[in-house]
Amino acid sequence: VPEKFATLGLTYDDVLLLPGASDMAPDQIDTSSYLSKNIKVNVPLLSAAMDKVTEARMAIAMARQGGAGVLHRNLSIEDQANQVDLVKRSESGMVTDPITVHPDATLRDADELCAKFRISGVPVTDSAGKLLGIVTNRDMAFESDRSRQVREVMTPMPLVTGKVGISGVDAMELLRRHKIEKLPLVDDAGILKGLITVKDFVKAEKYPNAAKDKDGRLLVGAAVGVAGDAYERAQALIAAGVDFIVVDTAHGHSRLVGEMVAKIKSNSSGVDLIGGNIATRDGAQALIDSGVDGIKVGVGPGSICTTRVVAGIGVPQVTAIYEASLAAKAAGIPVIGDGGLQYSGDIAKALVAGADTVMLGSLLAGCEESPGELLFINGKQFKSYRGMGSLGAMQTRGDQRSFSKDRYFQETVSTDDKLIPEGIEGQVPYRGPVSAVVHQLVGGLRQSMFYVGGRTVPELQQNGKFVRITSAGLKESHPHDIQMTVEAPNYSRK
Ligand code: RVP
Repeated sequence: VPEKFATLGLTYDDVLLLPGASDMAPDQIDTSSYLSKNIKVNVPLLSAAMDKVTEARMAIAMARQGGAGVLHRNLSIEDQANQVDLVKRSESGMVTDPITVHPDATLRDADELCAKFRISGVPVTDSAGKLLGIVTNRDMAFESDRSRQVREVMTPMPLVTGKVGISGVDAMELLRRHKIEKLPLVDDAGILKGLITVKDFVKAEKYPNAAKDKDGRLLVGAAVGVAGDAYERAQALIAAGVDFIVVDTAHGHSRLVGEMVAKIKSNSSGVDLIGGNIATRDGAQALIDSGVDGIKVGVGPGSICTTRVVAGIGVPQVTAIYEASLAAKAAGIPVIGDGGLQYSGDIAKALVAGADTVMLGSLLAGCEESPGELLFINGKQFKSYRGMGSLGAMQTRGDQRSFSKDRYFQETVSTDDKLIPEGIEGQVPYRGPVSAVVHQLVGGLRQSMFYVGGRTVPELQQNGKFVRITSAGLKESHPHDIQMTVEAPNYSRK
C-alpha cells in the first residue's frame, strides 16, 4: 500500500539554501521572531529544557542576548519556581515586588538574601510593608558582628524616594543628583511599592538587545510534563511570573498532552502555552486543536537522543518542521524547531523549512552558564551533557525522585533498572560564555539572511529555497583536502 510510506524525510545535512537576489547589508537585518503567539524574541534562539543546559543562569544569559531559556523540570516545583523568580528579578526597569528585610532580622539574614539574589542592598520594611530604611553594602561592610539587627545598622528614613509611576529619566536624575544606587518607590502612605537601581540602567545599556516582558524584566519559559503534579507545577510557575510554559514531552501527539494543554490553558492568566514534541502535520494539528500558542517540533533529532534507534520512531528534522508548519502557518501558530542543530547554518535551514525559532541543547551545553560541571580531559575542557531520557536523568538521585521520566511516559516504572532509556550521557567541548556563542550563531544567521535575500525572518521564510544534496555535496560543503591547523570560533569537525 503506497500510503504506508510517507514522503522522503530530509534533515539539515540533506539540504542547502539557494543564494537569492539580495539588496541589503547584513547589518540591516532584523532577526526578531515569535516563539509563541504573543511572545517575540530578538534573536530566534531558545535554550533547551534540559538539566545540563537551562537553569536560571543560562536563562538570564539567553534573554540578555535577545533569546530565551526554558527552565528544565528535573527538580522540585519549589526549586523550579524559584529559578523563574531569579530570572525575573535579575534585571528590570523597576522591581515591582522587591526583596525586603524586616528590621528585626540579623545582618547574617541580610547577607544571605544579597548573596541569593546577587543584590547589594535591601529595603527594610515592617510587617505592613511600610518603608523604614535601607540596608546596603555600605552599611554592612564594617560590621564584624553579623548577629546585630538590621534596624541598628540600616540607613533609616527619610531616604530619597520616588513616587510610583516615576519615569526612567526622572528616576535616573534622582539617583544621579543624590549619588545613590537605589531608589525605593513608595505610595502616599509610605508603603514600599517598587525599587529602581542604577545596576538596572547599566545592564539595560550593556544588553541593548535583551528580550524583555512589558515591565522590562527578562523573558523566561519553563517546562512541565503531563503526569502527577504537572498542573500544580504550572500554577506555581505562573505565580512566580513565568512568561511561557512548555508542556514538554517526547510524544506531544498523545491524548494526555492535549488534555494537559487544555487544562493549563483554561487557567493560565495570559501566559503563553507551548506543546510538544511532534513531527507530523497531524501532530501539529492536534496541538492546535487543544489550544496551544506554540508548537515544538522534533522527535529524535537531538544529539543525545536514541528514540529513533530504541523505538524506530522519528522524522528527519527539516521534513518534520516543514510538515508541522503546514498546519501551524494556517492557524497562525509559531513553530519551534527543537534539536539536531550542529552549526549556525542549520538555524536558517530550520527557519526556511517553516520554524520561527529554534531550540538548542548541545550547542549551548558547553557554555560557561550551563549547569553541567566543567571537566578536564587530556588538557582539554569539556562540560557534561545528557539527554533527559538518559538513565542518569531518569533515575532516582539519592532520595530525590526524577521528574524527567514522564517526558518519556515512564513515570510509573517502579525501579530504575526497569527504565527504557531514550537518551545517552556524555560531554561536549567547553565553548566559553553564551554571549560569544550566540554572537557566532546569530552572525551566521545574518549571513544566511543576506545570501537568501530576506531582511526579516518572515522574508527569509518566504524567499528561502532548498537544494537537496548528496553525500558528495555534503563532503564538498565541509572543509576538505586540507588539514585544519587553526580552530575557527564557529567551526569544528565533528
Ligand atoms: P540537541 O540540540 O541536538 O542537543 O537537541 C536538544 C533536544 O533534544 C532537546 O531540546 C529535547 O527536545 C531533545 N532531548 C532531550 N533529551 C532527550 C533524550 O534523552 N532523548 N532528547
